Amino acid sequence: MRRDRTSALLVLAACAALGLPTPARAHAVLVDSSPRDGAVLDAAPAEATLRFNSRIEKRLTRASLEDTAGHAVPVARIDRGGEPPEQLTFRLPALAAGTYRLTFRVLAVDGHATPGLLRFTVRPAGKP
Ligand SMILES: [Cu+2]
Repeated sequence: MRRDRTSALLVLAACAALGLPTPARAHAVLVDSSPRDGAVLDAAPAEATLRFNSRIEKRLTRASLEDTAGHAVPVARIDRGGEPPEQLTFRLPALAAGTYRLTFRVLAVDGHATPGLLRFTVRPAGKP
């Protein structure tokens, strides 16, 4: 985990040092998600979907979910087949009311890592 983060930073540092322009075609940038970052939901989502601007190495994706207290909540990537190569879907367990943080790190096909964070809140039932 720590080694992955270090190598991602090294790649970014190497790019910066070489003054390479950002290869927008290959670099993975989050363009849409469900839930959206900052969403406040009436019902707990059963899945989380991330969509990027370019295809990603799905098997090398890392993601973790934390509840309000910072406890890890298990998430599993699912692929029903036929999912676009730039999209990732995670199955979520039954979530209680609270605020959640989905932290992810994806690898674009150009080898560059993109870290990201998505926050969403599940409202207590019956409270507007
Ligand atoms: Cu890149």
